[in-house]
Amino acid sequence: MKKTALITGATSGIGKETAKMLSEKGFRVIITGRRKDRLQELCQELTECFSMNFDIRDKEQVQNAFNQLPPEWKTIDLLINNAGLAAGLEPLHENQIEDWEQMIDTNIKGLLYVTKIVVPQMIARHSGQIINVSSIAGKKTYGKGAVYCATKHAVEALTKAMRIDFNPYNIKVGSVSPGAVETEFSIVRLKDPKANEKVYAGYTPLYPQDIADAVVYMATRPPHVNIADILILPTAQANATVFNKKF
Ligand code: NDP
Ligand code: 8X3
Repeated sequence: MKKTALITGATSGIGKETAKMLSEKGFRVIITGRRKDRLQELCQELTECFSMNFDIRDKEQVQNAFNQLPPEWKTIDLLINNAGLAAGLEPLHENQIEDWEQMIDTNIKGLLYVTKIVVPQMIARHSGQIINVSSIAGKKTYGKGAVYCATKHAVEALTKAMRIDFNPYNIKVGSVSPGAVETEFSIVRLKDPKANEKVYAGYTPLYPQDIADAVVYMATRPPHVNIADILILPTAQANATVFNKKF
């Protein structure tokens, strides 16, 4: 019997690559995001795929989308809470409040909305796995990133707390915590389509495949093994702020 994985934020970057790699490994995949055209395009590439189009910040949209899941897609074995973003890179007192709200509503509240809907059927079956995409920013703080770091620290706390709450139900909970990965992340954060040319200049960053590879590893361990966290950095990155850049 094939397992079903739900990946939030699969229109781009880490989520998209994770959906592809899980599909190649034999998972049925449910992919989500706001950009419907991208979801449809990706689903056509994958063997068994269903797409759900919603803004994860809107709990009614999220609930409605799940209400419309066909019965054959309702049993979800693996939840990858990946949808997220950083908005802005300024000291706290210069941040836009709208950017704070977008990060908190997406990275924390959106993750919670989806988890609350998906987990009951895992609890009923005493089986399932949740992998939260955290960040080095969930382990260390850096200047100009206070609220993004706070949201990823929240993802770390939620991962640990979920592991306790879901422990009686045989549900694995873990996180993957990347350093710098070249995706649309910096384009979104800096609101600059050319951001990647600057942010990833002078060193080799991680690529979405590197993170997808770790997620697949976590998802394919034997039943008695739960990988609780994987911190992955580019070789050129020592911590949240130290990079070996060759200019
Ligand atoms: P991308 O910008 O490439 O992808 C982000 C994904 O999140 C998109 O599919 C986007 O879909 C989805 N998303 C964002 N906001 C919403 C929303 N309101 N509703 C639904 N979906 C949403 O970035 P990454 O792949 O890099 O980011 C994936 C995760 O990895 C994030 O949680 C990020 O914080 C984390 N991360 C990234 C790192 C990096 O350096 N790139 C490092 C560490 C962690 P759409 O816009 O279509 O809705
Ligand atoms: C994304 C990586 O270092 O920009 O989570 O916070 S970082």
